[in-house]
Amino acid sequence: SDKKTAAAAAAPVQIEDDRTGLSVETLKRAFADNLFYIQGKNADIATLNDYYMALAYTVRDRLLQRWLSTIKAQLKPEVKVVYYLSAEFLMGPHLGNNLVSLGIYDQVRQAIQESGLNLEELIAQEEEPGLGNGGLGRLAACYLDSLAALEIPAVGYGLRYEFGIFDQEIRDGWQVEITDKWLRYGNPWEIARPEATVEVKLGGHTEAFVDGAGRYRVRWIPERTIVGVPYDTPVLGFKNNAANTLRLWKAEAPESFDFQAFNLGDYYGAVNAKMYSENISKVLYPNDEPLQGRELRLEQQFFFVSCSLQDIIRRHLYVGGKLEDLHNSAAIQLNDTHPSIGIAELMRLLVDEHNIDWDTAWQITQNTFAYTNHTLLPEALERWPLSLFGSLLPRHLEIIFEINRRFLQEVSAKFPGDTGRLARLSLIQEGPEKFVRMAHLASAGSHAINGVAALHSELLKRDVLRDFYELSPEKFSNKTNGVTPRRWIMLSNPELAFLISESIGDGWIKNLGELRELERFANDKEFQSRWRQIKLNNKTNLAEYIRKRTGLVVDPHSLFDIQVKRIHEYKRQHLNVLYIITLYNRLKQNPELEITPRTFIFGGKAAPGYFMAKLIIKLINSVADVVNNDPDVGGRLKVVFLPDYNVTFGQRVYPAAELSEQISTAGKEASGTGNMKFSMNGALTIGTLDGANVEIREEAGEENFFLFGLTTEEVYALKARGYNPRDYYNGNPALRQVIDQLASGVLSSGETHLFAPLVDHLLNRDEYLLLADYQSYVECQDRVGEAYRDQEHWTRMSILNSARMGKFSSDRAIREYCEDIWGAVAVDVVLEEYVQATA
Ligand code: CR6
Repeated sequence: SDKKTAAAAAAPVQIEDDRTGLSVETLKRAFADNLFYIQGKNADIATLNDYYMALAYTVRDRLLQRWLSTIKAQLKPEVKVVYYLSAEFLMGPHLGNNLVSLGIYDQVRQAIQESGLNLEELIAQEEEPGLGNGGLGRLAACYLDSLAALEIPAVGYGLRYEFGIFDQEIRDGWQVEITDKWLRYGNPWEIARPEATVEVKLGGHTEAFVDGAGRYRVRWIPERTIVGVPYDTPVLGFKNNAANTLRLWKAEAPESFDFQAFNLGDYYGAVNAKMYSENISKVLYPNDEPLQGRELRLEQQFFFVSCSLQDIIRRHLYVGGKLEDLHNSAAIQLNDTHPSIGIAELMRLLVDEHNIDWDTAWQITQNTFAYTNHTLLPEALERWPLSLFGSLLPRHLEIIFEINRRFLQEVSAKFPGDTGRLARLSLIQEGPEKFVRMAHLASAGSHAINGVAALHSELLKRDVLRDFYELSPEKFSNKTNGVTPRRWIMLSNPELAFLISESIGDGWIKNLGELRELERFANDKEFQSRWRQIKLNNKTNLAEYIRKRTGLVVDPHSLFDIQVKRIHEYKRQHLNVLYIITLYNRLKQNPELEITPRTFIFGGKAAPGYFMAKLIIKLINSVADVVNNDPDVGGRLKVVFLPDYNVTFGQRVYPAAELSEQISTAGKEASGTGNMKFSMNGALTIGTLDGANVEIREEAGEENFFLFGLTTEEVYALKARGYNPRDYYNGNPALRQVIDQLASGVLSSGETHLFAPLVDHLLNRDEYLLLADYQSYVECQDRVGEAYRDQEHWTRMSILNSARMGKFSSDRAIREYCEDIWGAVAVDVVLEEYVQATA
């Protein structure tokens, strides 16, 4: 060791060693340094959070070189960049994921252990950035992961909400919403770039004028101006040199403007104006499949889109591009209609601010934008009242009228005299109250339109966007959703990842199709038993977590039957509950009955204003109270509602699941992505032919999938015939008993009125056809219970499910977007030498 010391003295530590070195020794020293110099603490007074922060900065140091090198490699005129515009990015905690991407999980674990701490505990300290509601926001996060993994130049643009999706607590069985203060202790993963601030105008009016060249122009005189400050988060590629950027905008007041122009001497008023401006990025609207549109929401949408487009144009001009060629260096993807105001905003920027003629501007716009639709629910299609829209965005309304005038002219040329079609296609919905139809704006202004699963894309062409399909069939394609195997297998299910890599090598992490090679182990007794043991370990971990969070004790040897997702009537959590009550009734009638012991686990948030969804949460908890405490049940059934379902909790749940509930009414779920995470981790699916379930079943094989329920066609036909839920109620004694129990109060401590709205809805309307699908669901669930008794066969099905889920990697999805829609290709990133600051 004398030699070592001498060697160290001879080669003095360089500054970059402590900031980039990856040996356990260097990591330990950097960690201790950051605790002292960044957190300002030493071991005597450091909290767990201080340790987390010190580690986060240690890891951040180690990704900056990749990030800056990537930016440099991409800042070239010939490079095409994908800009993913999304109101939501549900990233999940960064620390663990970045360790996986950098390939330093093991060294860091050891360094932390040798520092007397536990890595998993530090990872658990991170407040997850909950900047999304559910599938749509999480999809955006998986896509950023895959874009970086594939070295595709990309920027995610969105809003830096100060408060993300609310934290959920359950009190007396009801959901209570708590503000999500995720920024409370600071966010080590973001870097503010105030020098790249942009201005955004709102309100006011427009004026026509003739410019120096004699051209007719319009200028927008806004009522107020706000500024957007970008906050950047590097998004690492998996074990490569690429790190793309997630750029989120924070709204601020341009103080000078307010102080001088409006609030001379009125300090209070000036501060008030500042608060008003900052409101725009204050809070995420907590509606999945948005139900109501408020003015602030439109302000949010326009704000982040305008900031982003100005940023894109600035970058394009900076590398020497011409605006006429924007589509050669930029592919802008609209994640649903939330950013679709971008179509009108790009037209305004090009025509009004950059003096480009209308036809050229429209060409550029159409060639640059593409639109993904994420819903078939008619009530979720965004439309803005014309009055609201015009008062906030007067110039954009004019532009939309002009787009519409020209667009309808084209339609007339193609379908002469078809006035019905004109009305259906118009960007404006006529009537006593007029609306701007955002899906129409997005469709008209994009060169590509896609759905998110094969069935969904077909239904788009047939129903929701039928007229657009007939007008421009070449715009339409399908891009089935995918999820990243890095977060959803490697990080969340490390034991399974280890077994897989040991058996077939680790190529699957970048090329998920290779999982197919697991098929040859499906009948291997030894492999099966290791597979089962890993599942049991994951179930035991989840059971422990359930005990900590709820006090409930569940048996890890029971069948873990899980439904986690937003609470929504179309997702039919209450159909699941009808089966639980049915099983309960059977046991009450015959306590000796042999049944497969099951633990039903639910998780999910309800939109705060969605009464029926909140009542379903109360229902689950009421049924849990009855079932869990009845001695006749003898612990054979357990019902758990786990509060505050989020990405972090998802990482615990998917690896522990044996049965995945995907039971939406056929034709309602656009795709689903949880369904993919479950089966990758070896759960079997009980599901309808809806969304991506169809393709999951196709891949897994129908013998490895529990199918039930009406098909989309049958749903349409039944509704067309006139659906009467009472027919099913009257014709099915077991169903009648369950519904009567809901109405009678036996499940709600005698409160007969509690579930009346639910019963009333089911018996008189039942929009989502629970009663029609009840019998089929019950029979299918009974088959599941039977199948579980043959553990060998079950394990075989489980292995085959994982083995055949390669298609559902987000890498596959991103490759398809790149080839068919974006025309984007990988750019090699060469790591730049660390550059010392020079005077
Ligand atoms: N709620 C769909 O409902 C789909 C995701 C991502 C949704 C869901 O089936 O998997 O998008 N739609 O494509 C919207 O958010 C509008 C969702 O998450």
